[in-house]
Amino acid sequence: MRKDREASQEVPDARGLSFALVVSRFNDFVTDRLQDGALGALASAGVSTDEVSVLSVPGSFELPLAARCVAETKRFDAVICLGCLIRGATSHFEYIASAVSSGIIHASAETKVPISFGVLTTNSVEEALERAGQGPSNKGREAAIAAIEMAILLRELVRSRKDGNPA
Ligand code: DLZ
Repeated sequence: MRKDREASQEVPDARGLSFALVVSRFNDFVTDRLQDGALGALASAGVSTDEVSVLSVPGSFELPLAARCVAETKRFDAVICLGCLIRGATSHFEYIASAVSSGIIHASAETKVPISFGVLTTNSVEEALERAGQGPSNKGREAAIAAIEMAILLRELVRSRKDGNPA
């Protein structure tokens, strides 16, 4: 029987790490819920509220630039991008979705700061709300957990390099 990856997703211990959330205001009736999911995951991971900053941008299209600028400050161990693109309501849906996803991965690769992709791309409002509900399937929560995992991984790589371990 296939184990439900989402339901089994445990929150790693992220005490001592700091995170920035960059959240789109477009479709805020959804992105507010993604933000709640992400903040809940960070709290469960033991991250202090002093170590979390939330920045707001007009729409998902603005996420990559804001995330890159935040990452360049080097004040955060990871950045979490949250947005919601709804195909039915967005005539240039494909264009924005592709610009946002490639903008985020390039910002992350070029700054070497993990930036997670918590941007919903759905066919309808109903689908978006389903992915932003309370509980383990909230995609904001999933994006926060991915950011935590990557921040821990990079911290370990830096430590192992300092210890002379090539891994
Ligand atoms: C303009 C627009 C449209 C039509 N739809 C969405 C959407 O579904 N989700 C979203 O996050 N943003 C949308 N936007 C706004 C763009 O992301 C962007 O903010 C504007 O084009 C200004 O650059």
